[in-house]
Amino acid sequence: MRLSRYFLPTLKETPTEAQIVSHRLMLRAGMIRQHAAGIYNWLPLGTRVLQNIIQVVREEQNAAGAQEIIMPTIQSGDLWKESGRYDDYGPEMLRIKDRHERDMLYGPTHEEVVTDIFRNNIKSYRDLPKNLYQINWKFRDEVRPRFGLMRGREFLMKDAYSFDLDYERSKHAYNQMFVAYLRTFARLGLKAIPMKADSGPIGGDLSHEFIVLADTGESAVFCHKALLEKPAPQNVDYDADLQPIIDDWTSLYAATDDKHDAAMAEKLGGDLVSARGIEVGHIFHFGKKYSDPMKASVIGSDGNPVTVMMGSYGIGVSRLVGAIIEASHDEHGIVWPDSVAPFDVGLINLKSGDAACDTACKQIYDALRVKNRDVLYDDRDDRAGVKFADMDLIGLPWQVIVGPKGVAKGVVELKRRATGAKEEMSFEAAVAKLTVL
Ligand code: 5CA
Repeated sequence: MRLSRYFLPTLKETPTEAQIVSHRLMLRAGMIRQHAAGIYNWLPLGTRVLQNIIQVVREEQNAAGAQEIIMPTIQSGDLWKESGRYDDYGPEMLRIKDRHERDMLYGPTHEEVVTDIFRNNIKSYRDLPKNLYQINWKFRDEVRPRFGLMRGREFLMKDAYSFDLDYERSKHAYNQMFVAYLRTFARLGLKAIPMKADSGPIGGDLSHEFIVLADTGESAVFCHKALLEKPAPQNVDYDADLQPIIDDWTSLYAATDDKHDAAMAEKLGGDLVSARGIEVGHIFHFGKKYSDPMKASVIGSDGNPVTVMMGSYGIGVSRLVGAIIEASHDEHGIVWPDSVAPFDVGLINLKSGDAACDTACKQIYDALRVKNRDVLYDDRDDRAGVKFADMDLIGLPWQVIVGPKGVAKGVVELKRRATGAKEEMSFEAAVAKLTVL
């Protein structure tokens, strides 16, 4: 993509309305623009990052055996009256009346809709287990939407829902999602720590939040420092017993503020990390909370109906964009992890219009494109300083810097955004290095 044609409205000034660094950088890097309080437009650069995160989330959900569906954003209120949540949910639910005066709502979550799909279509114990997920927009009319995408009113969530015959099997479904979450956040370049949680309006008796440590996090958190070093599980067989992995992760101390145990903190001494955190995922096991009132059952092996056991599993996909920036930036801008970067390489032409520089850039651009690298080519007729600043701001992992002096010698500069390390090399060597990433 040529930057001269790309819609990338970067800002030099720091927007005053943004209180935290991720919100400021997303506005400055031309990723998002506010439409109304807590509601955002996603511009091309932001959209690319969001799509990359979606892809990682999707791959890990599929690997864990979940199946993707799409449910409506506008729901019928009738299902919520059946589950009992229509009155309970409160003013966070955006209620709408259609032209026939029917109660509708913009979904804040989808337990009712998915339970309705299940009960209408799945009849036998032989069809279990099932785990259905979607990646879709939610609306919660938060009193104080703030921090950009962190606490929006409209936000993108991955929400999965599991259905099983008994507690043991539904605990296995919960464990599958637990492990998938560890893997997902690690692939996104994040250290997310599972912490025992309350289940709030979703309900249930077993629940974990996944929390990324960042100074701007909304909640205070405490954990054993060994959790920060723990690598995510590799080569997982999701059919095998996953309980040992869960036990391994939950045996080390980790707690949100409300559950923090002072005596425990004392015992851990220097091993205790106290920090602030951002909740990027939340999983719930709630048994029959919805399947009971909504009569979601299957015929068991003995011919009698069995009410199914359920869990639900959320990831804040749009919030993750902010959380990744909070965890990975410097004074010059964003530093994208390779897995979510909007482009792999930024190609900077220091003298657009100069025949030798233009030819060298075109050659490098084409060579990288052939190798399937996404390249953003800064071909603008602008000062070098502006180009360097913009490229650092938008945080692509690699920069190839092409200037007249280097081109005369047949070399370019390759810069790693994360470290700032620069290396001079031939065009071919630069292309080769960027191809084997
Ligand atoms: N139905 C369950 C799980 S599918 C559920 O709704 N869980 S939740 O309420 O915990 O939300 C799941 C995730 O969505 C949270 O962990 C958080 O990362 C994200 N999230 C929740 N509210 C917001 C919000 N207002 N803005 C951005 N992300 C949010």
